[in-house]
Amino acid sequence: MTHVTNELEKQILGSVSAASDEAALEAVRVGALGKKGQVSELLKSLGAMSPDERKVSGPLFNTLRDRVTDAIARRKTELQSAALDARLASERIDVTLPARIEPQGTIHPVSQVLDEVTAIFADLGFAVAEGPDIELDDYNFTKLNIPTDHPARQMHDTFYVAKQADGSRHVLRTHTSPVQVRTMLKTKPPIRIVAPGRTYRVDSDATHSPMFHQYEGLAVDEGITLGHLKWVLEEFYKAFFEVPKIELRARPSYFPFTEPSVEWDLRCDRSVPGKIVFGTGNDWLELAGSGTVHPRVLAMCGIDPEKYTGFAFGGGLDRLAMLKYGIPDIRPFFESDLRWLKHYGFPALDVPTLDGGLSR
Ligand code: FA5
Repeated sequence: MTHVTNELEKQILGSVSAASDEAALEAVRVGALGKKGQVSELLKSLGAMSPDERKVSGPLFNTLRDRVTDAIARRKTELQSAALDARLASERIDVTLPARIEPQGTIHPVSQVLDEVTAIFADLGFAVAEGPDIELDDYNFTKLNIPTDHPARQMHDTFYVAKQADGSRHVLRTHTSPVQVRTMLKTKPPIRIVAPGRTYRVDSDATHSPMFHQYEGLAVDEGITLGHLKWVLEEFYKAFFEVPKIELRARPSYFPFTEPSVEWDLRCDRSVPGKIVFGTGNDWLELAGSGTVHPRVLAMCGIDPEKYTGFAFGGGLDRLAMLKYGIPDIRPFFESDLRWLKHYGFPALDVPTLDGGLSR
């Protein structure tokens, strides 16, 4: 009998080691330990044996069953861990591989131009400042030398927010100039900031949108003049339009918060339809409002106008994007049309820098 069980054990254990996957192993298990399996049949045969025979065969069969069961369990663990190793090897991601070549999204032209503007001003030593979209009437107007009932309030078609319990009023800021106020109230000169951001006016046509973007610049220190402003604007527009030479023309203007006030135009050539060349030609393009910070604004913001002077400037960011990238209409900027975004958008991973290139 020992001979029979030894032979059977050898044969079954051979099949167990030869099973190359869990399905094959299961077939071996059923063949040995299943209802009609070889080992099960042996165990069943004990019932028909005499007590003496059973005493000899019982332990042999039970030992055989235990060995086969153990061998199958061991092989199962081996196969499972081999299968896991194979999966881990095949599903491994090489994190050093370059990112996917075709990113799905694009950077909106306004975001692109905002990054370009801040990169250039950062290089000129200007810090980025921010203010809220919902602004105090006081900062949007009064502290900028536009008191209540001043006719200049009509220059901006303002979105007003409901009056607060204390009677004060908020507005959707009509320009980024209140960031000048916020900056001067909390920092002392020397001040050099650029403040790009969202602005709002009741206005809508091909070049005006109820929500648009402006960039604002402010420098306050001892001895600041309009000469400094002109140099800063020249450097800025040269870098922004990526041309070696530009020509700016100053025109007298009026803003309640600057005195004197100057509007800047850029020489350009628009003789070829649909094309603008900067720096040459006989056309002029309106770019920014500016001026010397009004002494009353300095005083209202806690800065001594006897000691300090400053310049401020501001213009439309969407307008810069339209000019630089040849976008004819402002309205689709905010319509989330994927075809428009694909056409005018910028690659998501190209961050504009002065040395790496602003636009590619
Ligand atoms: C101002 O808003 C002043 N705060 C600029 C300034 C700052 C002057 C600092 C002096 C010192 P103005 O109202 O002209 O100025 O607006 C500036 C620019 O914003 C415009 O030239 C135009 O490019 C842009 N802009 C104004 N309204 C809209 C609009 N509805 N949609 C798109 N762009 C607009």
